[in-house]
Amino acid sequence: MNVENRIHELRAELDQHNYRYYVLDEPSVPDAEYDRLFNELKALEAEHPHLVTPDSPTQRVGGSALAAFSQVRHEIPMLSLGNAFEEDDLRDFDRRVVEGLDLPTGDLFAEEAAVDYSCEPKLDGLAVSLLYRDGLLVQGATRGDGTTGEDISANVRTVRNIPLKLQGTGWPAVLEVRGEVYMSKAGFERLNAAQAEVGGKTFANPRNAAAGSLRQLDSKITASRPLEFCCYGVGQVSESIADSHIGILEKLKGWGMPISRELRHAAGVEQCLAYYRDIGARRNDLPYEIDGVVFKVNNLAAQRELGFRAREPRWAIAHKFPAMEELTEVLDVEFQFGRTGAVTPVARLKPVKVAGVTVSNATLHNMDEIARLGLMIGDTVIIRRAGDVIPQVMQVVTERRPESARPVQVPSQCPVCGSQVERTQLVKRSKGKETTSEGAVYRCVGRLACAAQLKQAIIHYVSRRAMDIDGMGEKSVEQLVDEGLIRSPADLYRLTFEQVVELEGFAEVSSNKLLDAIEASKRPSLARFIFALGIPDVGEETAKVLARSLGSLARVQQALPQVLTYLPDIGLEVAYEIHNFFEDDHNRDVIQQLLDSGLQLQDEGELAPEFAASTTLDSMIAKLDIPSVGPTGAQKLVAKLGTLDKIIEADGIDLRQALNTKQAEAVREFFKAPANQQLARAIEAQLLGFGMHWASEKKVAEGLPLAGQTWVLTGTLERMSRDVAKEKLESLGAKVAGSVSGKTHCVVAGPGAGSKLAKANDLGVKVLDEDAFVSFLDAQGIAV
Ligand code: I6G
Repeated sequence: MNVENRIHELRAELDQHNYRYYVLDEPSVPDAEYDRLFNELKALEAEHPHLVTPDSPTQRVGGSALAAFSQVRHEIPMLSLGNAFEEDDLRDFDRRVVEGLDLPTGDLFAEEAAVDYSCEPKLDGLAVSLLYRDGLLVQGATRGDGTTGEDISANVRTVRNIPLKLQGTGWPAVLEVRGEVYMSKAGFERLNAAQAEVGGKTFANPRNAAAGSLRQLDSKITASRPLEFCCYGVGQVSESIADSHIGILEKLKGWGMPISRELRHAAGVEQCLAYYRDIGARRNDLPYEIDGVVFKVNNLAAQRELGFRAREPRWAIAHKFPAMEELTEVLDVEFQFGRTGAVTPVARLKPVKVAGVTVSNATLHNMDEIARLGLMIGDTVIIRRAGDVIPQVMQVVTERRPESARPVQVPSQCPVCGSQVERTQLVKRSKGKETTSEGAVYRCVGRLACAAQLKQAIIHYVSRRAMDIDGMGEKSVEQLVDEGLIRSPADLYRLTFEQVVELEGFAEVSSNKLLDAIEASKRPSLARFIFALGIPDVGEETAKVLARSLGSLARVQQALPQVLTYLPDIGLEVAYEIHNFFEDDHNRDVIQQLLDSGLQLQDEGELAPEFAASTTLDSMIAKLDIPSVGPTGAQKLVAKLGTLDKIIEADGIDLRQALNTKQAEAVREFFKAPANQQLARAIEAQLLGFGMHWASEKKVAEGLPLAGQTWVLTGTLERMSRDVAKEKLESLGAKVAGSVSGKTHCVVAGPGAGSKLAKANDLGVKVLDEDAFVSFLDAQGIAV
């Protein structure tokens, strides 16, 4: 086949895949296959630039930036819709339609008078007009003032689900499509997270994000934003398409235009109201934001008969949902002190109704958020309530800032204990170096000497999922702390009958019951006890992992952060939190007191077999984060030098036999620092001391059951970390790779597996879920 034909074939195939993906929501090929076709087309077009056409699927990347948008006059004005806020507003609208169409009225005629309406969600985006001539997209424009908009042709071409060329046949030579460009909730979250990461502008809501993205003079920026389009009607057309609104939308859908999946008929106003309620109930679950639903008289002849009033059609109405956003004033910013002493600023607001609920507080998260918003006390702000989420301050309306506005200041002392409030320092460990920077969180440094923190710590300690001390409610904890009877969790075990019976709400029987409950709590499982300690970032699940894997409190207390990262789902940040908690003298003291007061952990024992199973020296070297030495470099280093001692002591010549010059230099530089030598030796000693052994010392790859095989791990594994799974596979002789190819023997796919799983299925590679993988390991004599 010649190049030109192949290019046509690829474009047709890609257009078809796009149509199935975006319009029909029935993807026909995995992403990887789409990418392959797309790349083939891109390569052919790069080799033959004269064959590039504006409707090619490759032409969505944006072009050179404009100096300004030019103006576009809408042949048929882009009108706005009237609004209904209450059910009765909609009934009034229906009555006007029925009367305007001269339909019989009254109960007797209810059936005949039931107008056929179309129902669609009203997306919270930007109205745009797309002009197609002979099936090709030639212009995109904003609504503007309804008569004149801006030419955003280059930008709309980058929106993935806007067809550059119409599908099929039968479309009018001139066809103007109208609809909404919007950003999905997920796309908005992703964009804001990415913007925040690079210190760029974040957006207050998906609508602002869509508007800001679409009105970019540089269409390359638009191309990088997750915009989508949904068509709701037509403007100018050179010939009639259908005789009903829904008929038009269905035709458009057939030509490749995305329309709402929620499009429905309603016979009469009561069915419209039922649609409104149904969409309202599902509003939070929809993947995009909507501000209402739109009802239109479906029959076009009836629409013509009804006509327009001022600039609104008499045949359509938007039935709005309560607003998610409102304006209000920040009366004050107060600070709440959490269990770990972290200070959270909370905005006290002039009460305002948002989506039917009165809001008088909004979280401000931390001081960085206040700085990002540029918020001052006295400001007018936009607050937003989405779903069940705590109301958020989205934006400051700076134009409304009063003269009396004052900056937000973190108290320098804790109002409860008078201790200093200090900004946390973030310690980042990378490439063998530690750097500190200021964190976003402020903390009262008083810890258990601070009554507020002590109360929170005890409330957590006695709670049902922690030590489960029945009968000790928040009120009694407060009283015990306020009266100085409890200064640490260990004091709970020293409480006497005389002290308890004095508490409010306690009598003889309840006091005895509480003391019995305290006594009964003295034999917790290791996991409960670890959770009860209230280590920052250690929830119930992490506590269970620590207990199950390490088997004893002593090992948990001693474990080095790098060793902790061998456990499922424990990353370096959490590992440092755990390690730092146990390094702290005060915490050690409280734990000792608890043990001295007779606490006995029930299930201490051996290291879990999964953890004791072979690991490799190279995985340990890789964890040291030596610059430019990743897993492959570490593997080569170990293959050449064999032991940690030899690696530490190796000179440049030895190292260059295993690695390239840059890596060799990095290893030498790293181990020049005695602290790094000590760290590596300490990790090795601890792993071996805990009962692990180096796989490479035990077995050599040849003769192992998976020798010569390449495996890939993808998705989340629940019963072991990926590191552990990798080590188990390596101990059986397999190589574990990061991507799937024709050479892959098997893919282990946990929940959330995406493109790698799709590719494996596509290539016919064997796939095991976690259960099957565990059974397989079991059959190989490897315990999990
Ligand atoms: O702004 C709009 C959103 C949705 C609309 C609209 C719509 O239909 C589902 N329909 C019309 C006719 C207009 N604005 C003017």
